Amino acid sequence: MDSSKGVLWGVAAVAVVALILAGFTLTQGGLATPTSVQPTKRTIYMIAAEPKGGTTVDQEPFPTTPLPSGGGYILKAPDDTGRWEVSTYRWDPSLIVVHQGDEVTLQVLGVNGALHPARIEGYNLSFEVKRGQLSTVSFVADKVGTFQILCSAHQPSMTGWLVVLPRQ
Ligand SMILES: [Cu+2]
Repeated sequence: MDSSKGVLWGVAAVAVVALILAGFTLTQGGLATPTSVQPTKRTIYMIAAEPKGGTTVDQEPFPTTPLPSGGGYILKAPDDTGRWEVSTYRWDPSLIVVHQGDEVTLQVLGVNGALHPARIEGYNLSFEVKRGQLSTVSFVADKVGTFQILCSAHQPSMTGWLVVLPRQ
């Protein structure tokens, strides 16, 4: 190999290392940027829902183990035709994750159930969700931690979680 080719290979090697380092730096910066720059406005669309299932006693026997009380679980005994049903009240989504300082708006649609008296513990926020109506809950996520989103009419299953992560 003559000396000019050796220099070219050396330059090429340095360039490759530089590109790898630049790429690594960009990736690290890219991951850190969304949470470190500015508090962000977050709108989260939720529903108050009641997933339901059912069958008939000739297919599956009616369960003999009762479900927890509190209104969140409903087990309907077999009717005249032998059909029985099970359902549960839920927030969907039930896990909300934001960063400290974010301006959060929950838009909660009542799909199932006439009324859901709800609150977010630790944030001193109360609201109601009615079937067919969109309830708006707006707040600044100024407290870091994990907070329950509770419907007092449908426990224990209608419990969601607000997770506020520290901003770095
Ligand atoms: Cu409810």
